[in-house]
Amino acid sequence: GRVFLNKVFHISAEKMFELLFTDSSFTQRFMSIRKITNASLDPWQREDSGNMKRTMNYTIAISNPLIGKCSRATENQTRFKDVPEGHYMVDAEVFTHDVPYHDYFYTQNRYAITCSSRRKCRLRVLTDVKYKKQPWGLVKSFINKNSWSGIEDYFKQLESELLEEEAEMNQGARDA
Ligand code: YK8
Repeated sequence: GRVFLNKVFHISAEKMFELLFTDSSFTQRFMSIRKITNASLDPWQREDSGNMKRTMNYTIAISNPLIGKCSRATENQTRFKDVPEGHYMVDAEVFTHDVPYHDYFYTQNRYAITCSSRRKCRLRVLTDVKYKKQPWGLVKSFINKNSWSGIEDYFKQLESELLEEEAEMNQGARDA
């Protein structure tokens, strides 16, 4: 896998979880920046294992002219229960439905939020491109190349939007 985001923010771990994994105004704003539309998300639901699950469906805009302007996608998220108090771990599997070769691969993003103090957390995202069936070598390198660049772009922007959110939050705290 690859790590595209690994950074300490002046945001508590609980707040970071809320920003990224609830229907927060941050999520809504970030989706509109990324031109993610038609988003529907199920609430978190507890499984027998004790882990929590939810599913999101949305349409993503694609800038690659070879592919088409958009694709529907499904994201299955699992929040693991066996983590130390104050830490969060979420696995997100992203399946696209309308891009070429979409039945061959999906993306797995593992988000770890660890608290480093009461007001700080580290957010780390580990990404892997997974194969459901083995494509021809050239196709595989094509999929990898397009996936890594799209994912890198996404997490760069997520990082910069989080930094902006952090600045606003801490500004508000100083004014208060
Ligand atoms: C989530 C990984 C691959 C996919 C895309 C596929 C091209 C295939 C080209 C053929 C378009 C929000 C990506 C980037 C779409 C966006 C996905 C996002 C960013 C010719 C081989 C959507 C995180 C995420 C994970 C995977 C990304 C796709 O929260 O290149």
